[in-house]
Amino acid sequence: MNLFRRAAVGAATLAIGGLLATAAPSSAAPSPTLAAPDIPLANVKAHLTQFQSIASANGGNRAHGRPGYKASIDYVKGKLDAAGFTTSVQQFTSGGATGYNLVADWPGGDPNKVLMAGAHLDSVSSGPGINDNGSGSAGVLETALAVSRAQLKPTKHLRFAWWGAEELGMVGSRHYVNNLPTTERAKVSGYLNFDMIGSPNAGYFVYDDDPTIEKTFKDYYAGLNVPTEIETEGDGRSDHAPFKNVGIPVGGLFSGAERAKTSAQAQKWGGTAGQAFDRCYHSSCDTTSNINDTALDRNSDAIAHAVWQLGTDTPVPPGDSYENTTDVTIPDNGAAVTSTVNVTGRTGNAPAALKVDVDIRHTWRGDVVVDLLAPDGTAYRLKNSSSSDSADNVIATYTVDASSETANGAWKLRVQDVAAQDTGYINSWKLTF
Ligand code: DTR
Ligand code: CA
Ligand code: ZN
Ligand code: ZN
Repeated sequence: MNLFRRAAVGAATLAIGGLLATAAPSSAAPSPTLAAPDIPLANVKAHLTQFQSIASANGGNRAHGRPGYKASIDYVKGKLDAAGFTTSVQQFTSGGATGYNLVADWPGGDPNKVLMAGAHLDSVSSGPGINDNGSGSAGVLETALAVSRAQLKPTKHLRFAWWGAEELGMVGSRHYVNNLPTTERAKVSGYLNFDMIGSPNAGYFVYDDDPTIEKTFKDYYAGLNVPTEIETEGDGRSDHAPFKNVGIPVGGLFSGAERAKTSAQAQKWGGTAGQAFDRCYHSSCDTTSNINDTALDRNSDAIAHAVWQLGTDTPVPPGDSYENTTDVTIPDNGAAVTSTVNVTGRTGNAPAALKVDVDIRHTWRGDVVVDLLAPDGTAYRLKNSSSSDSADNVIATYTVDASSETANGAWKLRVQDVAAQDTGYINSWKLTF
């Protein structure tokens, strides 16, 4: 008997952080995870035009301590106040000048689960800073305005932020995190950072700090057939760093700065090999003409996708899921291990779309082979090994046609590391009928 069936593996979708859905706040049932709306590029560019005008009217820049920065804060705040956000301006001092963070809360959602998205609003003093970082500021602003237009009711509480004095060393975001009480920090389920998302010779880089957030962005770009790379130069170089330093999951997008695009990157992304992703980085030519519309549009849409997806936990109907959260070490290049969930109290067979949420922490996940074993021993392949998949962790949701299997019984997740070096463990897995 063919004990080995290829699972009808649906596209791996996201287990949002491996978190079980919490009870919806009594005030309002959460809207289901809806697809985010398209973020109109024209709207994002209109904000850039405003930032350009502000710089032109204020000495050519929007730098910390200069009038152009406060004018930028006032512009963004005005848009958010008109859209129904609860805004606050946090002051701090740096280099003898007053700096400002703008924080905008979208009313509603679980106050104990806060999803944040942010961008630094300041430029360097040498130019208007339209790509660095008007682009991130405008993409986050337009996403917030889209939340308002949709009157979104996410499970989580949404908070957006525009930071001051990033160019002086993430001063504004560090001030915010350092002054956030520990109890408030614990409520922040994730911080998404967007610093330079419209570089003229664009690359598509995804932060690889938190696997769940990373997967959210990578899934989005996979849906566009746009290859992405892990962002490798940014550790500590933007406003996600203060959040990461206190243990808050972070992620984000980046289109490149002073480094030159390689020919391999030009092959997959277009643009010019041997040329910097942004030749006007920190220069006076970082104006509205220093923007790649396609990159700005795609990245703005990706921000909205992440806010919509990570902002709403998909409720799992109680009683339909069976989970094992006991860690099981996977021997390096060794024998397979299993983790069992005992399904009882059900009638008939398993469904044609049996949901398998997997959370395996393992460096170089290409080493790992994953199967679902039905109670009668039939194996369904969920994930093959790969000599090229060097990314970490398997946090994914698979769909298996298990309609020929009885529902009740001992279901097992079988995991084997089939290549030397790199190790890991089964963190948890869950069956949902
Ligand atoms: N530090 C940012 C630019 C920057 C350079 N590398 C990265 C990587 C990830 C985010 C941002 C950056 C600035 O000049 O504002
Ligand atoms: Ca768009
Ligand atoms: Zn900069
Ligand atoms: Zn920047």
